[in-house]
Amino acid sequence: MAEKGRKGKRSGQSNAKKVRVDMQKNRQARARQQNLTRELLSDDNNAEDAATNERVTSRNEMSRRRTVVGVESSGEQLLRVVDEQECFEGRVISFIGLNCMVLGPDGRQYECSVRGVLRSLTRDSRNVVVAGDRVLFRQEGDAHQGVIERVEPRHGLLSRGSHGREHILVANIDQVLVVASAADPEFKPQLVDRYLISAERHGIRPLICINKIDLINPAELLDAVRIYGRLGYPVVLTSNLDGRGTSQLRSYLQGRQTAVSGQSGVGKSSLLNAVDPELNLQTADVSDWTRKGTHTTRRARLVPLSFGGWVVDTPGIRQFELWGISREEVDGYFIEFRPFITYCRFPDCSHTHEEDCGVKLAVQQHLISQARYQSYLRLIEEDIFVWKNPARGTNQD
Ligand SMILES: Nc1nc2c(ncn2[C@@H]2O[C@H](COP(=O)(O)OP(=O)(O)OP(=O)(O)O)[C@@H](O)[C@H]2O)c(=O)[nH]1
Ligand SMILES: [Mg+2]
Ligand SMILES: [Zn+2]
Repeated sequence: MAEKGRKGKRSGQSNAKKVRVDMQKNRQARARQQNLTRELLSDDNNAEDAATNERVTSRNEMSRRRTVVGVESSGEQLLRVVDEQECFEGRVISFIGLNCMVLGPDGRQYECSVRGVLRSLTRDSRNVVVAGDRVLFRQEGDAHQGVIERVEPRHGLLSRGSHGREHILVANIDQVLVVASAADPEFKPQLVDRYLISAERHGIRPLICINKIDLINPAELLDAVRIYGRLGYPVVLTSNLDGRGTSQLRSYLQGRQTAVSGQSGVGKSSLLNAVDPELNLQTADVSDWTRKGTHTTRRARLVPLSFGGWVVDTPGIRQFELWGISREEVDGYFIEFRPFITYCRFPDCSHTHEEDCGVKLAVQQHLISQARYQSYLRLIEEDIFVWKNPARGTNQD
């Protein structure tokens, strides 16, 4: 790679300190053994799970403590201090087995392993490196291979709970396009609401797309469009069959960093292909969306748009379990509830059975929509076990 691609030294190194972290042997060696064939066998979730499982085996003999010299902290993340003169800046595009593809400053892609110590520095090894991460990597061996030495602090996340832990789907985005379909599979406003809550929590802008409007009379969606529109969330109705909504969607994506997420089969990849035919993403065959348990898109993938901006096409999800939000604070993420919460008699009002509840009164007076209130109630009811016992997840992917 050209010399000019290397990073210059930075002043932050003076904050370097030592930390003691758990360390397991052989992880790096295993990660390095992975190769491209692994790509065909696993999606990114499975790959990340595999990494975790390997780590857990025979923990007693394998684990030991190790002092890592030169660590600085940035918010919740611990950053490893590396010799930046030796490294290149890159952006993680996707995973291939346990390794990942990194876009280098020269525009070429590098297959990189992850320096073992980085796993020790993150609280959850599932999220060591995720699509969209900005990293420093060292070129090694073959011209197109490298090792990720450091993950830069993340800004703008999409994350959810999965198997009782946080699963970061994408990092460094400024908006999430929540894709639902009008039918096949049926429109699920509760799922959209969960995305909205998560986006509010992480400070990223949510956009809502309801696809496959060719399958219904679009008038059926007027209520939903009105509700979300009033809250200030842009809603685009699209059909990949007749092109409705495509140019509007394009204008929302242009120049932005967007994660595209939603249930499997709603048409996420098809939409992106319609917006930018150069992407040529893999999509399910027509009327093949009902295949249970299979995702056409198998792992998150960051791709540049030919008209400017980046999108991350992600595998479909079945459920979206909230993460890092307590039961007591979830009402504040239904943004239209906020002005009315102050009128509740009890400061810890759950807006369910209590008397003199400002939120319930606002629902009666049609200041808060029934649909959104029902969505809130379902969330409180369904996730009650998770709220009480965050160590125990209920989700299957
Ligand atoms: N009727 C109709 N079908 C569509 C539309 N968009 C996509 N489809 C079909 O929906 C199916 C799923 O499309 P994909 O783009 O693969 O869906 P996805 O959301 O990317 O699915 P995963 O990658 O599994 O998460 C395919 O059979 C598409 O042909 C649309 O606007 N109208
Ligand atoms: Mg897809
Ligand atoms: Zn209340």
